[in-house]
Amino acid sequence: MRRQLSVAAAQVGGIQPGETREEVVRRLILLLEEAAARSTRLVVFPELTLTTFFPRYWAQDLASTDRWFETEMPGPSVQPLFDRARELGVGFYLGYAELTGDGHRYNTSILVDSTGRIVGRYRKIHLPGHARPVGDEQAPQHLEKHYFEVGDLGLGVFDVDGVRIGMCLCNDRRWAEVYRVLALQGAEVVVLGYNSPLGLPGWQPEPHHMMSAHLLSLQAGAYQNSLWVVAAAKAGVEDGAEMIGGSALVSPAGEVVARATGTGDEVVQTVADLDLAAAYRAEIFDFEAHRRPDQYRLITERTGRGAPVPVPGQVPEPLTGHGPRIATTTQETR
Ligand code: CDT
Repeated sequence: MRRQLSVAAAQVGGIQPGETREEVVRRLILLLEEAAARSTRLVVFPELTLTTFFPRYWAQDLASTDRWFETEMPGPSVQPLFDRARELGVGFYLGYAELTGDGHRYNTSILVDSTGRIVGRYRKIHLPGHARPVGDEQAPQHLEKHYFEVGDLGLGVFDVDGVRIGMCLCNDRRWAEVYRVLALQGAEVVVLGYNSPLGLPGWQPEPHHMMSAHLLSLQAGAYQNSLWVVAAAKAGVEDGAEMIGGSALVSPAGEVVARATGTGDEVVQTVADLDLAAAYRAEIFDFEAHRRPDQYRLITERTGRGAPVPVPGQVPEPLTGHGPRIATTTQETR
């Protein structure tokens, strides 16, 4: 009998700044119930699920932004989500803004098992955007570096109802190292929530933001690490800012097996065959047989792009322009 996990991404349409936690939680419970009606055992909600994506607002004084943060989990307004999930016997992943008792602020996610117990916590490591406003400070921004500290819990893998689940959040999904670190701990499924704006006035983070890059990131992560990826978007328009949506479930073959069709509240579900990964792990991505960590030292020693490392026995050729000569060939073939 093959090991399977019925899993869903619960995409959440725009949450406006005036929406209360209670209103949002009611929407989440509807999504949870729909997922449970389809026999789902694990539901993945987005990043910062409980509020609008508030890092778009500049506020010099962080203490004035406490209303966006949770000081306990679950607090009274989120408790009904935990209660309903336990009644339905469904586990879930939830992203939210965390304000700790000693005043630290993190972009956090948790994993809750089918008995309502929090079994894992993650604090976002790759915080994109800026610490100060760019251009007109009244215009929508991306200020995660202002609002949050870099997570201090590492990239963990947790047992949720017998399945090894790794967590990350939004921008983390674009970094190959994230999936690999989770895969090295035996993750069978990587779950993540995200808020990806299509672009902001005066700041375009990618020339062609960004559905293809989003899906490519999930697919590469899944394939190269022989695991399932479940990604849940905050989608649609939030306070005038458009989010890409595109919640998706990706198999260890790197294929998108299910994807959101709209930009509102939507359950995207599949039955993930956890044994599918075994074929990949046994051959092409047999880590024990093929990985060469001694050759990857730069990955942990160096953060930014730098000079080539001398190759033993070879005289380095002088570089032309800003890169190796092969760059010229690449340009000519474009
Ligand atoms: N929330 C988050 O991490 N979003 C980033 C946006 C980067 S560019 C606006 C993302 O990688 O999708």
